[in-house]
Amino acid sequence: MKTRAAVAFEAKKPLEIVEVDLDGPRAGEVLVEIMATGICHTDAYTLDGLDSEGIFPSILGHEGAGIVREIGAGVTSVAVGDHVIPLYTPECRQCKSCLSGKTNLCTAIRATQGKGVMPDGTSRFSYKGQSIFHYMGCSTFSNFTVLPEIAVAKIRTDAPFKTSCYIGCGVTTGVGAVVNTAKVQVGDNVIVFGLGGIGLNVLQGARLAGAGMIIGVDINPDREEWGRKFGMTHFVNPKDVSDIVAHLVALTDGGADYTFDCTGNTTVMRQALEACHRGWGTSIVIGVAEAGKEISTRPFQLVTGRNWRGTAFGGAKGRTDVPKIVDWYMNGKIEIDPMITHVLTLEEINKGFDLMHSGESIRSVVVY
Ligand code: NAD
Ligand code: AHE
Ligand code: ZN
Repeated sequence: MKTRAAVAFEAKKPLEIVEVDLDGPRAGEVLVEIMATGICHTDAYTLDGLDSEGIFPSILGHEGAGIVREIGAGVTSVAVGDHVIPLYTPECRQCKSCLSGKTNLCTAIRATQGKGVMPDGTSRFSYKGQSIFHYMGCSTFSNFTVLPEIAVAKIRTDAPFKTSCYIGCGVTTGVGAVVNTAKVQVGDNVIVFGLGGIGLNVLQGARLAGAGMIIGVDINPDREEWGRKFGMTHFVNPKDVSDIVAHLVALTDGGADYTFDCTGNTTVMRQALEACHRGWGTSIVIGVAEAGKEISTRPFQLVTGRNWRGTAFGGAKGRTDVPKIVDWYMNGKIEIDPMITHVLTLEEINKGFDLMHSGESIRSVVVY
């Protein structure tokens, strides 16, 4: 079939909206009509050539929601007409990682996903006879895409696509980092570095968990008002203080119980670790750093009981947890609508990247 897609032909070039060819689903795969997709900073990072796994030409996008239109042989867990959210972290329920009960990082198809192809090693997308790579196993910047059955979460049909697509990455990553990875407890002090599409969801996760001080840190002063809408109790702009770590340690009487990096900046990651409380504070890395960057700190920071951890997709097991997060949204336990600041057509998708880079948007969503 033919489908409209925004193709990343080269790094650092705007996406081009073209009609691509899409092969139908093979055994164990499903064809999904994407109804809406968010634009996450990770898409921008890959488009900017900063991803060590980035390959071109590819169809980016990993934060979508849509409808199953066709199923391949042997597919049993979803049916035509089901509403689904594509999962860049699938859940096969059979691999060592899924069976461990210790991680959400299913390994069933990770190797081929990172190479931009389906589990059988081939791509379903092509343009003028040339193969186009998939991205993060999702490629939601295409109106239709093909996904392995283990990489879709079936969701309730009354959830609007325009907002629930954000659960495909940003919402689950931020809220999940608090409730699944950190397991923040009532009264814990929390610091969130970077109040964008992910950081605001960490704030609302901290509010949900009953955290005590919920401190937001951002170099964009406009983010103070945004943070306060989602539970932030204190705001610090690093540009206004001489030593951000010393300032935060004093503010929290010795450091936070939990800190979260939502910037992808390795200098900030160090600050987040060092703003943790001596003896027990834990810093969670969410931000994705550009290829070649490394984190560092004095080992003494760890010797004296600070912990450094990371999280992908908020530690959520996609097929199991995503439908529950959709319920949380639909029942009013978490908010999404105010964070969708811009709704665009596919033709306007490059504007979404500009709005992110200029700090004007929280989340731009493309509606097909
Ligand atoms: P965003 O652009 O919406 O937000 C980033 C925020 O960080 C902005 O508000 C910006 O002003 C702020 N910021 C930038 N530099 C800063 C600094 N030095 N100090 C303080 N604040 C600073 O991006 P996003 O979509 O929220 O994504 C955030 C990061 O999370 C990205 O690196 C993205 O790739 C990553 N991410 C990771 C996962 C995961 O599963 N681990 C999932 C989604 C996104
Ligand atoms: N490809 C990069 C790493 C990118 C990365 O860490 N991705 C996160 C999700 S970001 C979503 O916006 C993730 O899920 N990581 C776990 C995984 O298996 O990719 C690189 O550095 O090579
Ligand atoms: Zn993302």
